[in-house]
Amino acid sequence: MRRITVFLLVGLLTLLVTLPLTAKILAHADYARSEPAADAMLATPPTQVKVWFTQELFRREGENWLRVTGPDGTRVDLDDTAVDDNDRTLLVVNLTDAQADGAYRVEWRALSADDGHPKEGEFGFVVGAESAPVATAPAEATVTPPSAAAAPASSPSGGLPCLGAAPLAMLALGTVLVRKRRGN
Ligand SMILES: [Cu+2]
Repeated sequence: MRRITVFLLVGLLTLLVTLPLTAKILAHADYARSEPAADAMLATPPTQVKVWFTQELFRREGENWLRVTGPDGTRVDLDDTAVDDNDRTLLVVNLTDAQADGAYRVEWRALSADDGHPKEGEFGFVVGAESAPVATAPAEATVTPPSAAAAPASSPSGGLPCLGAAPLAMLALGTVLVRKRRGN
């Protein structure tokens, strides 16, 4: 009985040590920076929008995109989002020529190559010196796959690591506990 207690304690300690490491590996691909930067004030409209992510992206058609809408809410991108050939953390989309002054919104979706998790978010920028600044703090939303409905939600800042493996690890530990209990 004493040996089993020690065994369980060692198991728990191992879990506590390895979980943060697992979580880091499994973190989603998050917004890192962009051109134009989030909340930037531009004198002239950009010709393209670039967004860098915290992880390399999984190259699969339709899984990574940038959608840019203009002041009137219509799409101003050419729907040609591509992962950069040389930098897999970079998404690029080209914009139409005719662009009005005002507030623009960039929505993004990124599929992490590290753990296959998609993530979405958005940010904004303003074109035209006279335009009033708009409150467009970078927002992020986790796309919850149906199989992981119980996964913990992301913080508003997106700073929390993805704990996709945590429920599985706890389940495995629970199974061990039950087996040990039955064994006695
Ligand atoms: Cu993830």
